[in-house]
Amino acid sequence: MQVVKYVFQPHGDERGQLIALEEFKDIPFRIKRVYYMYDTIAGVVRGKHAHKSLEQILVCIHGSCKIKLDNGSETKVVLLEKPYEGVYVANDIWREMYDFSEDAVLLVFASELYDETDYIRDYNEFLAFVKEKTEG
Ligand code: T46
Repeated sequence: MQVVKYVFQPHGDERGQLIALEEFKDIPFRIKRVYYMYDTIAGVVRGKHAHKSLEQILVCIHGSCKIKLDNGSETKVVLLEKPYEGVYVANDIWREMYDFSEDAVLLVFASELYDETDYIRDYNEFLAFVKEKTEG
């Protein structure tokens, strides 16, 4: 599985840093929703689902956390710890977010509005979804 990481260009000057992200330019899809999580309790694992169609880019803009990506046959772990780094998460990837530092703020750019029916929350259902996609 290829992990697609983004390194965003900071506009730094003597005052500090600024990162600007535009749809189709820095983010490879139309941004329909932005959300973020913070004050995550130590030891918590978030996510544990895939999506039918949602694409996302995750950026840990403060602190750090790990993202486990699972395509049904392989898993990879990405450490997000820089405000200028992001990771692309396709719909058909089972994701888990964990090891949040106390100060972590995980920002997410999403290609679709919130839709509970887009979630695949059962792991066996996810495996069947991936199989169906690859085998047609
Ligand atoms: C994902 C990972 C990376 C909303 O009302 N609107 C929203 O846009 C979102 C994302 C959530 N919610 C509500 C639904 C739940 O009652 O917020 C609550 C927590 O959501 P959830 O348990 O889905 O959060 P995570 O951290 O497990 O997953 C989230 C996204 O839902 C998901 O799409 O890929 O972050």
